[in-house]
Amino acid sequence: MRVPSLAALVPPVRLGDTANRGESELETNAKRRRNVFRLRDGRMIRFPAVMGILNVTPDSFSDGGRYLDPRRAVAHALAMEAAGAGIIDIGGESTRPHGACEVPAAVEVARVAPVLERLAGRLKVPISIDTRKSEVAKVALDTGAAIINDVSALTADPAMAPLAAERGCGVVLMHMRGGPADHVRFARYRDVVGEVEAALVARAGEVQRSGVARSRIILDPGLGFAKNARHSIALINALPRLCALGYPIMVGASRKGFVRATSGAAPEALEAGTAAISAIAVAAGAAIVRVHDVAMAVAAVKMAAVLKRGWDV
Ligand code: PMM
Repeated sequence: MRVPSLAALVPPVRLGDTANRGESELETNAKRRRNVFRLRDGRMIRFPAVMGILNVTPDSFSDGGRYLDPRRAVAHALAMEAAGAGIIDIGGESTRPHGACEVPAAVEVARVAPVLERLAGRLKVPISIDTRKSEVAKVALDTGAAIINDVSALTADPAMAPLAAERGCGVVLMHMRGGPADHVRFARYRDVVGEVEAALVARAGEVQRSGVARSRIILDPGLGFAKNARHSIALINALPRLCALGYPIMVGASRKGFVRATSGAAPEALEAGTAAISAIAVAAGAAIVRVHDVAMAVAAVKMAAVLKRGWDV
């Protein structure tokens, strides 16, 4: 039997005009939740999508050092695309919760630029650049990246939001408190879901006031970033509520501490735990899952999409 592609499992959604029809905000937001994300260059990302992680760093927590050689990095990006990734996320700075060292923009550029240059014209799926620095984002956008994935939600560098507005690129706004080096200290909430939701909505509003179109924004609750295991699990359970905001929601659970603590640290246990979250996240309405093992996530996401939609519909 032929295995269907991820895109084939997602029925098209017809979008009507939602303005002035006396609908509730929830109804309007539900219609805004398109199953495609249009990029400025005309390409489309079909949701649910798997984002494959390519860390060009010496010190990322799970794959640090493996893809510092640009040839290995390019081969891995192409392999992730072949395995069904809908986006490749390239990063040149580690955000590991303990011991991440911030690197100057020039170092980050020196890591990612050779990979981006070699991938230009070879990769069909869009590239996102995982950075908090406008200097790095600019180089990446100039070399063909279509999305800025910023764990600081474009707050770390004041030039980031204007750059995103000017280029019309997609942006991932991730929730975090503190910075990559010290966010662990800020994992304190009265109501983690309410506070993360409010912060994401506020930030999405600010970014739009800087000129970024609403349709270019993806939100991410930032699992593991200023979140302990309890917080991350609460946010996964709250995905239907976050998805109801009307923005595509991205979930990054891959191999993180709370998965390790739940499913076990052995590689296959970690991958199975990650795949379980990918399936649950998509079943709950998430648009993108960010993972290291693309083939596993694609299988899990396909399963979730079929269960959600039904076999014959
Ligand atoms: N996690 C990491 C890095 N970048 N970006 C987004 N939007 N969401 C995440 O959860 C996220 C991220 C850390 O994981 P890695 O070191 O394995 O890339």
